[in-house]
Amino acid sequence: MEIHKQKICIIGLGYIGLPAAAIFASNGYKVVGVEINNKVIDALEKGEVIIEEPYLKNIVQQEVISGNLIASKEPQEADAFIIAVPTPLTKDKNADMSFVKKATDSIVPYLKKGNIVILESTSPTGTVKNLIIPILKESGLKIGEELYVGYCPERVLPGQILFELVNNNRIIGGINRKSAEKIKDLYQTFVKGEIYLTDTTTAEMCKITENTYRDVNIAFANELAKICENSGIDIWEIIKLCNKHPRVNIHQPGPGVGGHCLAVDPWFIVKKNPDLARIIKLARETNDSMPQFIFDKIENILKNIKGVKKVTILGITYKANIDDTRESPVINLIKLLEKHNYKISVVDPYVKEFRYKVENVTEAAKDSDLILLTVNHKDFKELDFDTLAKKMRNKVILDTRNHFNKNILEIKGFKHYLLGKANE
Ligand code: SAJ
Repeated sequence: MEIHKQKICIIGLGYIGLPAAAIFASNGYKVVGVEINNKVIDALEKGEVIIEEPYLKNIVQQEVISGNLIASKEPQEADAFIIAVPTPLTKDKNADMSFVKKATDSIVPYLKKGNIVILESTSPTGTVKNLIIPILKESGLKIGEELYVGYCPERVLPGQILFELVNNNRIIGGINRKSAEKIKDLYQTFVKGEIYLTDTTTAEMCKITENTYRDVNIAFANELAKICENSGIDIWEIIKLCNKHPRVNIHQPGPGVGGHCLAVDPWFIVKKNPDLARIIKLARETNDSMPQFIFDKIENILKNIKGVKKVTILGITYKANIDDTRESPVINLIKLLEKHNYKISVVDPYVKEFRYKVENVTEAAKDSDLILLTVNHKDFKELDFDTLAKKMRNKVILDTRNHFNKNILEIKGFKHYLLGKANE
């Protein structure tokens, strides 16, 4: 059966569901995006999007006008259903699967023989087998024969989602071979990377392993940064030189790990394997310790200043050049500064509203004792250091990402501190 030009119902129009919906629509499918948030639906009906992601708005607009992409509050009958809802952490760091469960429940009344159901949400191992399949069985359809089911994790990097959706390799885990192949047919219409087939549990583990790999590597870089500070060595020089080795690729230290993936997914492994997942847990804790480490460094740098100290923070998103502040470690750092009565101003051209936000760096830095670079937004690469020098109370910069040019700062008379290098 030709699957192209068929109808797909995507449950959840967030950072993953919406770009996927747009790509499927632009490849000739009829796509119904199901969303509970009215703001998303209202925006989509006008061809607008509420998240900032390069090219997303254009393609959504185009597909809404063409009629290939529509928003709905309820699922509809379709050929394929894709579940792309959040799987956040509960307070005790377990996976909150309530959105996946609800989404699966919601499609059951619409399922027909020959349909495909795909989970895209990052989930603990066993989710398809133990959570989704029992619900889908309520449809009365024979799983793997009349209803094809699988897991197809997204692997896209925020900031380059549209490019990576098309070009990345993908893994598809099917509940049986037939399901995996059916799902492959669907994705193959736009994926230019390789598509590898496996079972659902392996695919689930692959997804969380990929993000855990990165989290552990960043923790290694952060631990090295602490060691270097303590030993009077410059971590950035170490990383630059070590990475000349053909089999070494040290990641970048920074104020911690944010976002909805790396700071979350490793817990899915830790909670299922509390006695075995020791490095993984320690890596999470190491990355979570970075705001405190940077706060202590600030305290040390400003220890001789009397009275209320003012810090200007450049960047509050969880990483550079995007508008997403979810799980941003900078927010935790701000909480520490607030607790210790610092005066704070914040500049972030990507974020519309935030307490302490000042539009312009030179205004924000007025009377500051320290500029703290937390996010390496491209907009911060070249600042008007002459004006900054005049506005600040103390000409001090702490760069947690090695973003600024050290020589320029020295010429302009700034005292320049780096994360991963001892204070002099
Ligand atoms: N970070 C560092 N040092 C580094 C790299 C990153 O401190 O060397 C920090 C960033 O500042 C940020 C956090 O880590 O706070 C995460 O940023 P990221 O760019 O590494 O990753 P995400 O969370 O935006 O996207 C990840 C990607 N996973 C991998 O690279 C293995 C992406 O491919 C996944 O699709 C995404 O998670 C997801 O949705 O799971």
